[in-house]
Amino acid sequence: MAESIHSNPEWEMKLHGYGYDSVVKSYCRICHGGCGVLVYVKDGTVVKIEGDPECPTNHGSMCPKGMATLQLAYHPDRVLYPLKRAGGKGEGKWQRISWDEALDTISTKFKQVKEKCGAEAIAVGYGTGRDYEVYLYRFANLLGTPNVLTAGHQCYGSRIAVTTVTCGNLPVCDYEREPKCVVVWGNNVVWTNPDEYKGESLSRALSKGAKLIVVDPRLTYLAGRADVWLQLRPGTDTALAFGLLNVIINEELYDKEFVEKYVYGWEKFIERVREYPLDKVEEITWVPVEKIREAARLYAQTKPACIQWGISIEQTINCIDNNRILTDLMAITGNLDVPGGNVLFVPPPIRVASKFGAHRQLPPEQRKKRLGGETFRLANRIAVLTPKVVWDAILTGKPYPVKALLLHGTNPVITRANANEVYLALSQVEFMAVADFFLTPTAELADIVLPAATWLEIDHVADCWKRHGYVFARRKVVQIGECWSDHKIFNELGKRMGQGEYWSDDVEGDLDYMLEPSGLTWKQFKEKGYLRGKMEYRKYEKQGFSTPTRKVELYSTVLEDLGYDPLPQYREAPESPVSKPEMAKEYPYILTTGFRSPVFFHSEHRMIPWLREIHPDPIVEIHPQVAEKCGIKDGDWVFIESPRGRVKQRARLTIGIDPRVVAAQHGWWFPEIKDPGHGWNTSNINILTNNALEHADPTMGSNNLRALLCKIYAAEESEG
Ligand SMILES: Nc1nc2c(c(=O)[nH]1)N[C@H]1C(S)=C(S)[C@@H](COP(=O)(O)OP(=O)(O)OC[C@H]3O[C@@H](n4cnc5c(=O)[nH]c(N)nc54)[C@H](O)[C@@H]3O)O[C@H]1N2
Ligand SMILES: Nc1nc2c(c(=O)[nH]1)N[C@H]1C(S)=C(S)[C@@H](COP(=O)(O)OP(=O)(O)OC[C@H]3O[C@@H](n4cnc5c(=O)[nH]c(N)nc54)[C@H](O)[C@@H]3O)O[C@H]1N2
Ligand code: SF4
Ligand SMILES: [Mo]
Repeated sequence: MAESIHSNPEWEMKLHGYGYDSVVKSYCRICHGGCGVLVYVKDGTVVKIEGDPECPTNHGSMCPKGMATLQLAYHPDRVLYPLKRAGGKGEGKWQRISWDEALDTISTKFKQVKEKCGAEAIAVGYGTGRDYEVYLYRFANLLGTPNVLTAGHQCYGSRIAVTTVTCGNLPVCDYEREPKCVVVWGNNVVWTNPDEYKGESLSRALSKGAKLIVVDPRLTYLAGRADVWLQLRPGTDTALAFGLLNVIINEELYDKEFVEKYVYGWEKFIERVREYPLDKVEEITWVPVEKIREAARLYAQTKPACIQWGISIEQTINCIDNNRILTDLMAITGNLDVPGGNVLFVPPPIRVASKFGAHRQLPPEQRKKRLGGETFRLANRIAVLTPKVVWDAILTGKPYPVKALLLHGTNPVITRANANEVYLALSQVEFMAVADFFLTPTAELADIVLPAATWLEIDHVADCWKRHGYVFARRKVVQIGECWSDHKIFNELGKRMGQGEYWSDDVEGDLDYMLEPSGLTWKQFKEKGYLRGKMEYRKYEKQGFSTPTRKVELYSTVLEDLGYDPLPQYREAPESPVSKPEMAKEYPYILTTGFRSPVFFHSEHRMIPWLREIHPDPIVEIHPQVAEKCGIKDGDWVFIESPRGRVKQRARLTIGIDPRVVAAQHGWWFPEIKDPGHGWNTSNINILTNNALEHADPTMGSNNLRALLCKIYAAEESEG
């Protein structure tokens, strides 16, 4: 357990004044993490959590989800012991077992499957990035399976994969050096604090007078505050970026010296940009030419400027091209790796994914077997696959069967496209083990459920902010039930699978190994609290960019070698009024799914009273004109329907959305429904999304979640 910091007189006061026993400095990880916190303990129980004013990334601020950790950790429905299925699959009958029995059952099954069908018949999975994936990849590689299920095909993985081939690393906003203009592109960072960002940093930049451009089909808080708001048609971001590039190139607003010295493929790139003149861009995107000009001039002429990009650009068929065209914008305006621009931070010297995860341990003949690897070749390069290939392998046995799943921290029944297919596949897979906090609709289909520890219950080198150069010491404060960290689960299961030589005797040994290059042990590191890599700007002046040509590749030699278009291009969404005019007669609205709620994380937290009280029901945003036409009032339950099915959400009428667009939330199930399905298909928007491989981004297999077609209509009173 971590020791208290109450030797500090100021804390002494706080502790004794309020009757706490100790207070521990740690780092929250309800979302992707990164907020420094103070955890107050009384009689062995956490009784209060507050932001740590000394933390350099959040300066004491916290979001509602982090503050509600108490209600999550001590929730009466939390899984506190290993469970095994005691009835039929999905019947909701469970029996408590010991950790030994749980891990022996899983390892025995995995050995049988590996022996009979090969390690590739076992898929290991997680969901959004949670910084335990280093252990998961290590376990999977040593097991010999190339099939690791993640959300990376459509979240963040694409960003890493394509920025690496374009400019060597992921360029992130350098808020510390005060950008004078910020472009928030398909991102609601003040609500979502995703990956290496906290909305707080953007808010600070704006308070200091930075100009703001927002690209979003919805009138978010940031769009309302913007100097220029580009309200585009969902799914048309690449075309809009081509519009901005046109203005910047035609009006010679680009950084000529940078372009001359540091970009590759300029002439061919310009030719491609010219294929998208402004009037064509307006027609595709619905954004008026004048607005495009205004935004392009503001961005290119205000230095330094950075682009804060979000998930929406990745969850479309244009996933890769969106990511690289924004990188191209940063590069040609001279905003790459300069103070206050988009920079390539230097991580501290520790062993993370590629070293600790032991990528190289996966034998080449196994790597070749990665499902879908030959189709989604960029994803394959970073060991990511698109989930449908796993569901297909389970359901059809092709190209080879997947017989067993181990899922840590993911709820694919709710969070993956084509939920009906996901549900079927998980119901039919021969064996499944799930590590989670709760019996989610996914966990309910498992054979074994493992009780996972929350961030309050683990010691960990939290690398959630590594692309900002930070790693943090997350410290174990309490033990709850028999919950184990994911790390410990992989360590113990790995040993049972014959991987003993790669895992330390205990978790602390693994942390020491991870930290070794920094010269610190875990014990020393946790006293220090965090480490930061040494930042250097304009590294390219000395060493070029880390790409095959050492330049920013506007023309990508890597994508060309992989057999893709080396230049960005705009593709129309597979389902849109343009690509499917006939279908649009029956399904007239463009549906964008998954805009976040500030109080939930994906499918999580619906059981947390403080949070559910703020946001009791799923919400679909529609324009009042549409509502009137459909006889819908604000707050009514409505059906949203696509050719894949229909679900029910509550209408929120808003003029902040185009009448041709409907925006629905994802992540909904109802823990209060005690049936083991927990209403997984009532309001789950992924019943409507399509995971057909031909609708996915051809490089990453990203599913198109942000630009579909739908119809909406009032739900019957009795059905509400
Ligand atoms: N509270 C909370 N925080 C979260 C999460 C959560 O579920 N809840 N999820 C986490 C995860 S894994 C992720 S990936 C991040 C995502 O973080 P964000 O990128 O901020 O996520 P969203 O709110 O889904 O989308 C951002 C904006 O994109 C807009 N948008 C929709 N369609 C389009 C489009 O076609 N083009 C453009 N330009 N914009 C569009 C939406 O209106 C929305 O305002 O958040 C992380 N943080
Ligand atoms: N339609 C639509 N679907 C989407 C999106 C969208 O915008 N639209 N967004 C997508 C995106 S960007 C992402 S990243 C995915 C996210 O997909 P998931 O990662 O599957 O989403 P979560 O609901 O966060 O599921 C995480 C589960 O892990 C549990 N959990 C949390 N922390 C831990 C932990 O430390 N250990 C263990 N073992 N369990 C833990 C939680 O209780 C929860 O059940 O969803 C995607 N789904
Ligand atoms: S933003 Fe994330 S890390 Fe920060 S308090 Fe909220 S949930 Fe915790
Ligand atoms: Mo995500």
